[in-house]
Amino acid sequence: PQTIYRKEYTPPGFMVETVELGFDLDPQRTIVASRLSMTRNPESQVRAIELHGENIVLVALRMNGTTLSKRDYRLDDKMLVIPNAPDEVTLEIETLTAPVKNTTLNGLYVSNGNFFTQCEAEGFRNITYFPDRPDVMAKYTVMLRADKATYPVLLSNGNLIEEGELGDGRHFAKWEDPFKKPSYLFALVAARLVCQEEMFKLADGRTALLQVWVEEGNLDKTDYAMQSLKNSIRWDEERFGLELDLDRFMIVAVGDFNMGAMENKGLNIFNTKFVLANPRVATDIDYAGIEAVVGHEYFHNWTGNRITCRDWFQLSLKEGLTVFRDQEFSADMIGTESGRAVTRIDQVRTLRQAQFPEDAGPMAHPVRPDSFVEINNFYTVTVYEKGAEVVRMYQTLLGRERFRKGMDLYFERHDGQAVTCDDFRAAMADAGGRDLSQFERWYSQAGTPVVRAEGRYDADALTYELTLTQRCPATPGQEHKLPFHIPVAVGLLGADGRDLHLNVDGLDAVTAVLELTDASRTFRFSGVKEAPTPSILRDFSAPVVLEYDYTDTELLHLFSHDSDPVNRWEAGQRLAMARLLKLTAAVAAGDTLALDATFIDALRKILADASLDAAFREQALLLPSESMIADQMEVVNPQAIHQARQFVRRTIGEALRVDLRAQYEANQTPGAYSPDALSAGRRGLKNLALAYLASTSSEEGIALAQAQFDTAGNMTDRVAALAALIHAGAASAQAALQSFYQDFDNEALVIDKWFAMQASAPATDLAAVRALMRHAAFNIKNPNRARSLVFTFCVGNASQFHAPDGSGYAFWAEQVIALDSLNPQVASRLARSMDRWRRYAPALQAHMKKALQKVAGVKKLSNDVREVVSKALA
Ligand code: B3K
Ligand code: ZN
Repeated sequence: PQTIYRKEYTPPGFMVETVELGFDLDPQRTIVASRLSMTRNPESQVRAIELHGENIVLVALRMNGTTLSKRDYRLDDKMLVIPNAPDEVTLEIETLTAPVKNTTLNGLYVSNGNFFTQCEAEGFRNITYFPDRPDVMAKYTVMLRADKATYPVLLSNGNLIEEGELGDGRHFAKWEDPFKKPSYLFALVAARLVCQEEMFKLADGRTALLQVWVEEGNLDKTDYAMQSLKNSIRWDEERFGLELDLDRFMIVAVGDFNMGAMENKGLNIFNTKFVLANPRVATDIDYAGIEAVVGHEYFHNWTGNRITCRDWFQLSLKEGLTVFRDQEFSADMIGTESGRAVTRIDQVRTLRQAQFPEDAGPMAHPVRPDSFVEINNFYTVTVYEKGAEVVRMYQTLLGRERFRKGMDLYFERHDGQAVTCDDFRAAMADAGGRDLSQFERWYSQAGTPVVRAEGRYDADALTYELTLTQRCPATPGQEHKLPFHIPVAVGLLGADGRDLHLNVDGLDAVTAVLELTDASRTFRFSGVKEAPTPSILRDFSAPVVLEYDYTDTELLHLFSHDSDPVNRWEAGQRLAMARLLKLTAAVAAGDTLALDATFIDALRKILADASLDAAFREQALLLPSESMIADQMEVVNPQAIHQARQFVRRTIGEALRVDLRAQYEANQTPGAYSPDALSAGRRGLKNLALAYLASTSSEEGIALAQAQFDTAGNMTDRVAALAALIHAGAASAQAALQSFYQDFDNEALVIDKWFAMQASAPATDLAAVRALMRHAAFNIKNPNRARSLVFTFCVGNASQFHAPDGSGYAFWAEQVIALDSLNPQVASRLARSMDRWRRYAPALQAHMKKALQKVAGVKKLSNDVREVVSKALA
């Protein structure tokens, strides 16, 4: 496979002004007629017309009215090239595809008998020949023709301009998108669906038609998506002054989808998981996911669609920015400072759980990658979540007001264009009046920077000196790194736990944003009247690892008092992590295990502190995950980690039994279910208490879980109870699983939960997974289902997956290979789960290597999986 380099970017030889598409939709034989009006691009050296096309059959090709013969063009399985073309060209192309045979869910495909498309990043070339690159932006008109009884609903981007009958049972709909767009934003839907719709008033007085389209039985699960869409529109008007630019905005849910959702202009297509919800089937986490993803896709309309990427290396230009926007949206929807902090803690958790490991593994890449084999492999936590952190740092460095000015300037300069991350940075620098040239390294250097902090208090001079030193580990292709521009937010706590007033660089506040730009720098705070406890990297002001040799006393002080909730939580995580690592070593050495009372008492205090939000207390009591512990170890021992963490859970469950029970009772949410953050937080804390109580397998814990399972009025409480029963190894767990299945066998998304809960249970071994794969409801072709069972086992059940005999890895190889022949994008995601194989003990490594080589040895492997396994083995 061929590697593509960012530095090789060249502008396209021809631009496309207008695209007229005609679809005669048939699952076996869809005919696509395309008419492109193209003009030579004076800025390009490329003379030929270059069109991408894959897995389609060329039926006819005319240029300016004349049919081209085989001598006039070159055609292979990837490109159609017309070497000699005049400056103004009308191309007419007819192609043929078989959507029903398309198992990749990329391009035009069939799901449950309905037609859908997915074109980002390079799916459009599976529909018709086209310069399928984001810097070619054109206006589209789309004519859809299909059987009316089977496909009563025909949708595409923009506005519906005509519809009618065709005779012999077929009908048509014609759509026109008034905005120029790249081909990856094209979409169509031809389906039997119903919708919830509403006219919504926009800030400028116009009204827009909003629709949420789903299969017939799901109309009772569309309220929250609709509400979230309206909230998103409002929020973007208020926070960024951005309005909906169409008369109509549609969301369509589909059960077979490779990722979360897609921001096609005016016609967002969503995984059902991020649309369908009612209290009976969806959990608080599902509700929060719907709000975030509906927001995310809607916000793309400006950050992604109106202004798009010049090339795919710039992906974070739209993704990092749009994740930042959806994060801010979710935080603003909660409204309170403490609620905002909990969303921030969640973001930090995601980074540590997924992005830091990526940055430290064989697929490490900068936020703006320099090369790739398969672009679909670069829709990563680095591009998305680290990219969002980079955007957040602009806001931290510039302040909210000037950040907003930077956004305004970005839209003013680039609306309607395909641009680069440098253009965004320039807008921020110009509007903010700051030199952000060093900041560019956040885009170009991979790896997680480590900031080492050392403090020195001088009681005579009343000064506190904080020395910050940065380094960044080597990553593939980047041996040496240059210093980053790192905003480090710092506060100092006095002995009474209150923030001291800070005097540094002329500032007077309780939190100072120190800017570390050199390899090392010492910052001096003056007028410090007592030896402080430093609270460093408040609100997680930069995506770095902070090293500071905190004593337990200092951490306990921060855990009880830090006014910054993120660092308060962080202190607890540090206390927990230190213990988990020690205990893991003790398990491996066969030593007796013990957990100190100081730590338990600190947890007890937080747990009972009613002045804190329930959601925060839940976060504070949640232990670092097994994979986060693994990340801290030189040589990972999954079974020892699991046992150590289970020991801590049980010990807490026993020691805090009374307190947990009290919180369990105090945080009940009687009355009608509401997904709001306050209620969700209470349920979260209550269900965490339940999990701890059940983790001891005590009669009390199990009875409590059983009772909750039997009487739960919503899915959040029901799955929490079921999970508690399963994890406790309760005798009644099997019966509960069965009744759960029977109650929800019509609800695909709930059955996904049913598979996932079992796949992640520590008692579920490979044999049990194989048995579940033989269950009638299992279907590897459906990505949600494959993820719920196969992925969850490989990624979320470490102690079983890493069985010493290597059977888990052999299973992994087998599944990657099976999936790859159906759906390379999904297969490649699973392939990533072996990234960190070099961090395990030699015996495990040998098995893992064998599994990787087995996959690499497959001749007909997709580029997607090939890239991942070869980088892992390199
Ligand atoms: N832009 C899409 C992701 C497309 C993934 C292609 N493999 C969804 C999103 O980020 O909003
Ligand atoms: Zn996105």
